[in-house]
Amino acid sequence: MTENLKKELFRKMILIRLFEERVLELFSLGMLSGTTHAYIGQEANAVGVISHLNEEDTIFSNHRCHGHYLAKTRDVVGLLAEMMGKDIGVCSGLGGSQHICNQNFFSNGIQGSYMPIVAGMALAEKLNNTGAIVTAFIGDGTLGEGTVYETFNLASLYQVPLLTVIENNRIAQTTPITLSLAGSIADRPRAFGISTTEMDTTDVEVIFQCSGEIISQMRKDKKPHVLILNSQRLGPHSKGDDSRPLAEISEIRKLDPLLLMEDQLTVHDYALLRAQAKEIICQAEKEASESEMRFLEYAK
Ligand SMILES: Cc1ncc(C[n+]2csc(CCOP(=O)(O)OP(=O)(O)O)c2C)c(N)n1
Ligand SMILES: [Mg+2]
Repeated sequence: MTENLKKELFRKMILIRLFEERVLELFSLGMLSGTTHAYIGQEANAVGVISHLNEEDTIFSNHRCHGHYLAKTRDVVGLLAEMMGKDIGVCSGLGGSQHICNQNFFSNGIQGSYMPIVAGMALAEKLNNTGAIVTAFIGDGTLGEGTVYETFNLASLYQVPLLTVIENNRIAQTTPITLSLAGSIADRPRAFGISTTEMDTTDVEVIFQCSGEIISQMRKDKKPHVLILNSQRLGPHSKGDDSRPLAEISEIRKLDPLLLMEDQLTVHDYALLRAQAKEIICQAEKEASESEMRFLEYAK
């Protein structure tokens, strides 16, 4: 991997991290309403996978969608303004944190809701011979939804170019995976005959490399694939609602993808990347704050 590419990946990860940290601050200051689910700790997943996707490819995401959206678009103003309910928001302030729709990017807060839809979208890409692939991100908790298996079944039966990325942070809100999941995650898609890869790393370079191989293979054979990324949610589920013991958090902090990243940069480069991301977020916040509310009559 070239130094430039590596920096590009780091740049995106740090933008997502600082964005999410600021979003949590803005909520606590009462400057955002609705809800939010920070992507802190999982940045390497979005950046590693989405950096291989192009304009024609469709991405479907979930309640924890900011990292996926920023990895694809870097549209900090659009996302922040959306969460503020502003006209210049990516969905004119109507979608909020969880319901984004822009440039082949969609997100929905109802777990598993979009899985049958992504199978249909991938089938359309295949029938139209576009060469595009569809990627759906789901969490481990979503493996409790029957739609996931209906989707695996049809995706395999019709052999459609659907990449399902399961971000296994081992927890769903407050329920650890040990209380909700029988057997192994990888055995589930494999039972439907879907090629499945499982990765146990938070290193963006490794995720980038491996997902690149999977995606280029999918572009050739147009078959479904499931990528399981074992990772860590370092922040709360939503806002200030982390029920895990502090000891557990300090243990998983050692796997922070940004720590791995930091180790590979000079002090100067790290400070520069942080400062650049901070500036982008600062400017975006200013622009979003100063713009018009979507529903002025409710804002009074
Ligand atoms: C069908 C449905 N049931 C319950 C919820 C409430 N809910 C929102 S996020 C969440 C946990 C999701 O866990 P997981 O899929 O592991 O994703 P993570 O939050 O860990 O990223 C729950 C239960 C929901 N959004 N949709
Ligand atoms: Mg989870």
